[in-house]
Amino acid sequence: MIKRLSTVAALALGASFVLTPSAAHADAAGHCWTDVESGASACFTTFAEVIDDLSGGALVHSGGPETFSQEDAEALDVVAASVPAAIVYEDAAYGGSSNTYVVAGACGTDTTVDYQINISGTAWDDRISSFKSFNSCETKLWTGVYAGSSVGFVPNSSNVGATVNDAGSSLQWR
Ligand SMILES: [Ca+2]
Repeated sequence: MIKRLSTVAALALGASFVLTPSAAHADAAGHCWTDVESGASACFTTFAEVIDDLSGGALVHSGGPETFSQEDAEALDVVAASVPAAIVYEDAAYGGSSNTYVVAGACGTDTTVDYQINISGTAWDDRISSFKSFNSCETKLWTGVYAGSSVGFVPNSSNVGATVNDAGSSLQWR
């Protein structure tokens, strides 16, 4: 009984750690993924570790997050429970730290918003400078919570522009 309780406590602690990405954690780690619907997140030193984690060890990605392609996304779709809607980057031109936002499935082809996430107060609030979308998704980055100034919906933006740069606080995908 004691052993069982310890195991549960350890799992709860692990879940709490995973679900609460702090700014310091993300800054130190460099490359993260975040599940848009559950809020679960994990961070790593390299982007290769992000893909390793999302694919359950089934895929090896040797390049940085700027090299992740739609073809790579489709390979991940086959083996992963969640699929990437977009990768956001700390710097313009898809540089610096990254966060891969994963969702349940590909985006639809109409203009209905399929997924959205409020990133206010997370490590990625006021930080995004460029993004790439995958799985038929287009990304919109807002300075407020689905309000304010925005860039998108567009598939990719190598530079979100002076108004939205380092000011984005929510994301939508359609
Ligand atoms: Ca930035």
